[in-house]
Amino acid sequence: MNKGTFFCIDAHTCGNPVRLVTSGHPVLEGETMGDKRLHFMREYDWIRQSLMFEPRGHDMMSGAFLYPPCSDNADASILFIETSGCLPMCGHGTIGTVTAGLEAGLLKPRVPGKLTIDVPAGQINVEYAMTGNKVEWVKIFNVPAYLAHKDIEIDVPELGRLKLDIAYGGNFYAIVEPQQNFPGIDAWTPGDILKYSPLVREIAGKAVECVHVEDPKVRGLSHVLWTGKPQTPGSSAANAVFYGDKAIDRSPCGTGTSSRMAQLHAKGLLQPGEKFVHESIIGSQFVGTIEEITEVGGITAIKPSIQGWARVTGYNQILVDDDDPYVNGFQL
Ligand code: PYC
Repeated sequence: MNKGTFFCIDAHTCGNPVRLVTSGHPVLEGETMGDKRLHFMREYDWIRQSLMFEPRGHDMMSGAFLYPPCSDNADASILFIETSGCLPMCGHGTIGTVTAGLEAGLLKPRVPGKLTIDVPAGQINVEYAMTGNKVEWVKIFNVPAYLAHKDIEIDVPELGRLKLDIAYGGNFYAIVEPQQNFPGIDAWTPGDILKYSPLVREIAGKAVECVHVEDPKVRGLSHVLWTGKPQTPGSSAANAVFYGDKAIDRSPCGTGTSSRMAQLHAKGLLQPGEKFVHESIIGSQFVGTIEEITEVGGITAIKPSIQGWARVTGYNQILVDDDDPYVNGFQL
């Protein structure tokens, strides 16, 4: 039996895939995208698995559904679907979804060049530029980001002692800078990142509690951000973000860049208005800025912006049929 036919616009943001699903939206219960996300995860996770996992997707696949706005002041809502689950916020996913959605006429901004979007992590503002029917760039004004834990020391099998910070920028990130037992991502292979990241996430996630200071539903250390020397001219810093079971973000990672700017600001190393050009594992760049200093739950936080670009790569009609032994996909 055919469980669903999903029309998708496939795109990538600075190298990382974004599959915007344009049909087959389940009706989701709840007033906010946070509640709708929980309903989707309870009842419709098979859609995410079918469209993100092999053989229809792959380890890095990432996607989104556009929904009508939840708030009176918003233009639309986004539900993120990834191999790793349904992220509360995804920066590269937003840039790709906005690009594909605008170019296909699925997003209808009330004010040209600006959008307000409800996401599970809260509400974000977006600015963009178009030439003809092509979106040139998208800038996200993300949810507040803050340093949650500083100078945590953990022992990682085969690697030894590591010092790291944990920051929130839409997801929780363990941020590891070069030190005695970590030479920097420029001296590591992707295999090293895939080997050590799950250990760091598990050990650091047990060492400290990661719960959002204002929204206890947002919890858990999900991402590891490794830093190193940049290779692309103009970059301020380089990073490689690990998430899910096997994914290394090919983009510079929007929520990761937000977290890193919050960490650098808390250490006195980045000030509002300074440009922070963040480079990915493939050398692509986002431009980050601390727009303002704010406060969440009594903690100093930043209001970050991230600017990047996306390109549409194709149109896809995906069949999900019970006849297929891999109807819900698989992961190795
Ligand atoms: O851009 O925020 C991001 C992101 C999270 C995971 C992969 N990309």
